[in-house]
Amino acid sequence: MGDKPIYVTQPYLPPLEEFMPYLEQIWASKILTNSGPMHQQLEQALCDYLGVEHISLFNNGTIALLTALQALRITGEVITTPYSFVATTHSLLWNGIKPVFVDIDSRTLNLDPAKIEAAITPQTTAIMPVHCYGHPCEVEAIQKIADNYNLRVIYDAAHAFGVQDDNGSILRHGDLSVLSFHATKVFNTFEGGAIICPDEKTKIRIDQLKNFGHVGETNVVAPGINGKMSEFNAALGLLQLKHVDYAIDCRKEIDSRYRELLAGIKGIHCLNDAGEKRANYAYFPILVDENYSITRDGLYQKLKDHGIHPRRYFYPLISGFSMYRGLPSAQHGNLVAAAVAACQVLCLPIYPGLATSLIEEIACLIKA
Ligand code: T4K
Repeated sequence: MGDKPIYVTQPYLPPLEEFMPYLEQIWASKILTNSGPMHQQLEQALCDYLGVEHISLFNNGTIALLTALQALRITGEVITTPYSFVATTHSLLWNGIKPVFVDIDSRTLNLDPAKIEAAITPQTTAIMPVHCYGHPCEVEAIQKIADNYNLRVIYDAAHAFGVQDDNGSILRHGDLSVLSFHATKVFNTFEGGAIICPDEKTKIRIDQLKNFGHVGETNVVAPGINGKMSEFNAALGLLQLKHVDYAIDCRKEIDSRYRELLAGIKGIHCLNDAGEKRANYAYFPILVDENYSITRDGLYQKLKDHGIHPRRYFYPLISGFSMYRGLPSAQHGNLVAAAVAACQVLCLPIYPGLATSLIEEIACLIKA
């Protein structure tokens, strides 16, 4: 398969010379951070592109999650999924909040709304679902439960850049949505993230919290953090935004090709989309069940032996890590669908520039 390893993803990078004018502007202005001109332009450009009202940029998605919880003053218990990246629940622990795990729906691998109500206690203040792999959660069912029990909803939308349902951006659901612009994401600023919020008042609070709680030169109104995105990262974002439709189109083609090539292989299942009007093809997860000739881990190793590095996102479950496994909701019997998915999933390489010949070779290896 060649000398160079094939990773699960590779960041999309526009031609370097296109970045130079942005750098020249930063060098000329000497404004490097603290909500400078690039930062302000990117916030507006992202609102326009995503079709949302208010966005606050961050230095990464994890600090954005931490701040989202602070912004809404979430305490007590928060219902969430064990089938995610650890940042989702670490943000709860860092805020002194108890995560309560609820199982996923095995068709979508997202939080199963039918199981949420049973996990609500007098301490529950919010639900933190994840649009896993960019596939939308059952947002209406989740909102209904939240309304009935007076709970807030913060979506971990780290994977969901640009995803739309029938009425527009998936990011407008819930009280807040949090994006990641990490290098491995569909839209990247090297490191970065954002909170999408519905009103100006909440944006002002979030903007204060990400800047130490400062208001003006001499006043501090909250114990804030340094969550600011630098001008360099914001400039990268402005450039990436010009190319993101192309990047998503490339991913779409790869997704279709995999589906054609893998169709009919016994024991291999591609995850269906969740009915989104516009998907972003952030990941290409397959599920390897007991009808396949070798185990999921056997296939993982086989591909690695051929220089292909798929990832088992998300194995192990978050609930299996030492800081979570003592929670009553972390018990295996409570999370059966998540446990099955974690043992079956394999995310195959998908990124702009992945050659068709490589996709065919990967499919061939899986078929053989
Ligand atoms: N919520 C959810 C649901 C998330 O998935 C994430 C992050 C967050 C919250 C937190 O957002 P951030 O704070 O990260 O903005 C990666 C990413 O580091 C992480 O951002 C991401 N989720 C998670 C799912 O995946 P690793 O440990 O798998 O990354 P790593 O370094 O192994 O990268 C994967 C492959 O990508 C490498 O094998 C090679 C390639 N790669 C990676 C980097 C960093 C490159 O080609 N270039 C690069 O610069 O966590």
